[in-house]
Amino acid sequence: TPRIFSGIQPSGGLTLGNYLGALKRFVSLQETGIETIYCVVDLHAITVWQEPETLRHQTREAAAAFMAAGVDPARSILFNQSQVSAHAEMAWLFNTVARVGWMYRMTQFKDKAGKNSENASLGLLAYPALMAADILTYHATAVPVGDDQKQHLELTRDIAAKFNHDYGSDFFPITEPLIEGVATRVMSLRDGSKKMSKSDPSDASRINLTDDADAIAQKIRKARTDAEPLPGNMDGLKDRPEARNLVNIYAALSDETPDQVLARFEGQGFGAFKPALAEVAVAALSPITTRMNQFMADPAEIDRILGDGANRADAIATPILDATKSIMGLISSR
Ligand code: AQP
Repeated sequence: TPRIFSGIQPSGGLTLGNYLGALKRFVSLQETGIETIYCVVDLHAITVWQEPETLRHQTREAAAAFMAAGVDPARSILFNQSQVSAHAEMAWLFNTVARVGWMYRMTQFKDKAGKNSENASLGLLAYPALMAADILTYHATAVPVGDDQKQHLELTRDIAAKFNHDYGSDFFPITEPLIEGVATRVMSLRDGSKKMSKSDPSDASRINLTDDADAIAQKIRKARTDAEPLPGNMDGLKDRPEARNLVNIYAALSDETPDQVLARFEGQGFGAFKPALAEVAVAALSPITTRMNQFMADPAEIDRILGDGANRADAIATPILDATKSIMGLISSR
């Protein structure tokens, strides 16, 4: 049976990239009626340093963002990862299946560890094994993610395949990545070669889901662009990454194709395009920001929802974890 799993790290406030690459799609998948499990992956977030009080706040804020975007905790399972201990246990089992060399090849590890990789946490290196655990502990068949997570998803498939091969079973499904749409990789507003990221030191590089209308308009006004007018279709933007990014964002927010957007703006400059984009962005995001603030006014209710989701997640995860242990020869006799 099909089952969707995906997660977002509470490693900062969520961005427009997280919204278009992840949240917006989580909601449309929920609407299809397929079982959807969504997780605030706090155990992933702590692979780099998080101030405990800030982490608690950001975890609630991420949960609020899921719900504000339209994830309904009655129809989807919504919880934070650390409350379901099967994730961490399964990750250990997968640490024994995955190879060290696979981990060193991950571009996210190289990017986040930087030059001094000996000083990165061991958890940052093992991150993809935990991600495989998140997905496979639910036997999830498909995972909606942005383009940046493609390599990690392939590693999840490798771990499932190696486990199945080593233990002569077909226990784990080979999960499909769902990387679709025009905004699978939203780029930084300051640098068209870098993805928009919640942990970018420059706040001007991203639109946060907590930004108000003025902040959104100002960031779009200051976004890096070139001086050329817009062409009539995307072929004309091949060598203009910043312009391409803004057009893709517009298209994703207004549910159009980039070519449809450009057909309307052909020949116009950014003086006309940017205010139009700001208007579309504010119209799409401000209702979400408002709802997030409403949820954040009652943190105890968010915690209750996460706890309820964790109980429901645990009921699926624990039998799969137990079966995995049994396949591996680990005795359970309690
Ligand atoms: N710029 C982006 N464009 C499209 N999708 C994106 N995602 C993230 N950034 C973009 C997607 O959002 C989901 C959650 O990502 P994550 O929280 O697990 O971590 P990440 O991919 O590392 O995102 P960030 O914002 O860059 O976080 P930090 O700065 O902490 O590393 C994923 O599906 C991701 O593809």
